[in-house]
Amino acid sequence: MFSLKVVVVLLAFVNAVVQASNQVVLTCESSPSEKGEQGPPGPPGHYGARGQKGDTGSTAGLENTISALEDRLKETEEDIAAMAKTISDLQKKGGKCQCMKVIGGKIWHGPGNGYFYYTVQSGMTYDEAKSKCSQLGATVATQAPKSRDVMRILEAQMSVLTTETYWIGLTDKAGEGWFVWEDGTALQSSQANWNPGQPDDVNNEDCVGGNYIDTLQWNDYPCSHQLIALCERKA
Ligand SMILES: [Ca+2]
Ligand SMILES: [Ca+2]
Repeated sequence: MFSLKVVVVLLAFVNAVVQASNQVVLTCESSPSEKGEQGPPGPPGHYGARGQKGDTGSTAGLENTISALEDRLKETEEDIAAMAKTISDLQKKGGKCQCMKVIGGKIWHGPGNGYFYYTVQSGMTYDEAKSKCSQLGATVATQAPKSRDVMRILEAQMSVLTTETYWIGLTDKAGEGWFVWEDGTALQSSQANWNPGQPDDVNNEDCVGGNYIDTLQWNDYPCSHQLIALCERKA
């Protein structure tokens, strides 16, 4: 058994230890050491886990799009082939394209077929058109209208051919339904560019106009009708 004296000594010792401990703590808080410089950033963390796979989409729409694109590509290839053939043919016929030429102070357009074109832009009968073109050393156009490809080039050069109706050098004056060009050659079926339903010879229509109702196609008109003139002459 501990005596009371021993207990008192022990309590005094414990109290001294606690007080010493408090003094140490107080000493640390009253004079904290200064912080060091911040260290460099740590290395980047690992990539996160791969996400879940998405739902499978429908491929029908994509296949339709691819099919449509293939169709358009095919059409474009065909157009390019046709244009290349036209250019090749024109080069064989007319040599290097000379697209514009000033003749008699007027600008004439050359689609590359060896002829030049000019429009007299006032309303006139077919015979008046022949006369007007003749005054310009030309005839009413016959060579270009024989070819849709050449006319496409000429229409790009002369926008009036897409907005006005103009006489071309083609009539069936010699015999109803027998159309002959001003150069004396007969109209070939491969050259014909009639608007559907034409020629209909309504009221004795024997002369031909291009770009009927803005279709770029032909209609037979009475020769007394008033159209502008598309004149054609050699270079
Ligand atoms: Ca007729
Ligand atoms: Ca007609």
